[in-house]
Amino acid sequence: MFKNLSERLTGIFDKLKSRGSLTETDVDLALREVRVALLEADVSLEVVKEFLEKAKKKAIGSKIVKSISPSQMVIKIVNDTLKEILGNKEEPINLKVTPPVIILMVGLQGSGKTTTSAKIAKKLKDKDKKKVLMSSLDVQRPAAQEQLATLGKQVDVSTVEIIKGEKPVKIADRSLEQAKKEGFDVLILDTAGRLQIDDELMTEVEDVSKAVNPSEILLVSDAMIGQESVNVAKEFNNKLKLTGIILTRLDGDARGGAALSMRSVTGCPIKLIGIGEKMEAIEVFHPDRIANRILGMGDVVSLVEEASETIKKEDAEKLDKKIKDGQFSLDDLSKQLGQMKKLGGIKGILSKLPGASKIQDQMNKSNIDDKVILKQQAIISSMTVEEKNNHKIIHASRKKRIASGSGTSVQEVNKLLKQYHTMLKMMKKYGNMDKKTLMRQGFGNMLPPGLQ
Ligand SMILES: Nc1nc2c(ncn2[C@@H]2O[C@H](COP(=O)(O)OP(=O)(O)OP(=O)(O)O)[C@@H](O)[C@H]2O)c(=O)[nH]1
Ligand SMILES: [Mg+2]
Repeated sequence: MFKNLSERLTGIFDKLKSRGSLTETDVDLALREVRVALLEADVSLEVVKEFLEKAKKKAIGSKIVKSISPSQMVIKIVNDTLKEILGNKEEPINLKVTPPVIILMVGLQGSGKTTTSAKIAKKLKDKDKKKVLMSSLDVQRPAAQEQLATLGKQVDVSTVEIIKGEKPVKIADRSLEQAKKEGFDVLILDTAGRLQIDDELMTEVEDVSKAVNPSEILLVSDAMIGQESVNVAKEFNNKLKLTGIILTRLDGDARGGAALSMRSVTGCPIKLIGIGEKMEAIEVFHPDRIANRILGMGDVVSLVEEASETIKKEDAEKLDKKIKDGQFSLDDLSKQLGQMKKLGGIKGILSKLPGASKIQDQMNKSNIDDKVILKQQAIISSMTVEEKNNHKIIHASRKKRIASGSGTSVQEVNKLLKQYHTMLKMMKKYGNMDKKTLMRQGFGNMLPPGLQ
């Protein structure tokens, strides 16, 4: 699985590595090759397009960090985009609903529904200590219900008694009744498969779904069938509102395109993967691990992450120095205000400070919100570079211009300048104070009176 794609991508990156520096054209060329590699891996065309758009945006937006090479940066970008396409984070089966949790398994014939039902049951029983009941609604294939019963015995999970001639909706109702009566935490409903999607099959599962209202409708899909599985997923999703996808046979040598396309095309998370015929051969789908497996570049990725961290540290040190030297400009102030916004705004920051509950009370009373920050940033951004670096030149006519440029008033500009001035004075006075306290007191100053 993913072997070819992995090899192709590694090849592309090897070529990049041998270059000293990287131009935009190089990046474009590399991404073009990535495109071919993805298409060859049977990733659907629309997903490839989306992938490239995302990667390009990231490439433009990312600043090249000194200590790493541009090719490493490209690897990191491709890795992050892969992760994003795959869904970023794990999505476990939702067990946080009123029991019994009802899981409906759907999919084409032979995709692995029955086997996966038993695998999930075993996992929920062993790992999550859940009391699980399974029921087969497959009245199409002879001995299908017996197959689930046998698997149930094998993994030591109860199955609902088979009554010959009973229709799927009826079996579902009876199973739910039993699950409730006997205090089961989870009910897994296995359904019949078809060679192709047909109306009869769809109506049957729709009826079951309406009857028992499952909290999970999981599409079991064979990773080996490639592109076609994406269309199947789309159709199932239109009719049934899937809550997740399970990809089976990821232990085979499929090209991997289905795995890469599924999430994007359906918007449904891939929750689990099947990696063999044994009852233990099921895993949570980890987008980052899969991305890593495809690229095989885990080292480079963590290297870039560390380097970016270092840059952040360097920025912080530069700011420290500016404060100590009394060089803290209005531009720096605006940047800090921006950071403040990122950290969750005034309320977010204040809530982390000691004694916050009292302040919060006051804040709620005085109706403060982050508009204060936005206004202050707007005022600063209406200043010229010269003004930002030297506030002393901001006299009456400039103030008027800044006020009208930022949609505020001269009084408000004055207020900001006064606050900034006090902040500067304080920074000079307490230049050697530890930075956190200083910033806290300095910013306290930016808040409206009553909260300082
Ligand atoms: N290698 C491998 N085989 C699997 C995996 N999942 C299921 N299988 C095998 O696929 C075959 C079909 O599995 P079933 O669970 O019967 O499939 P189904 O979807 O219930 O089939 P129908 O009920 O006929 O529609 C079985 O031989 C399973 O052992 C997997 O992840 N890897
Ligand atoms: Mg089956």
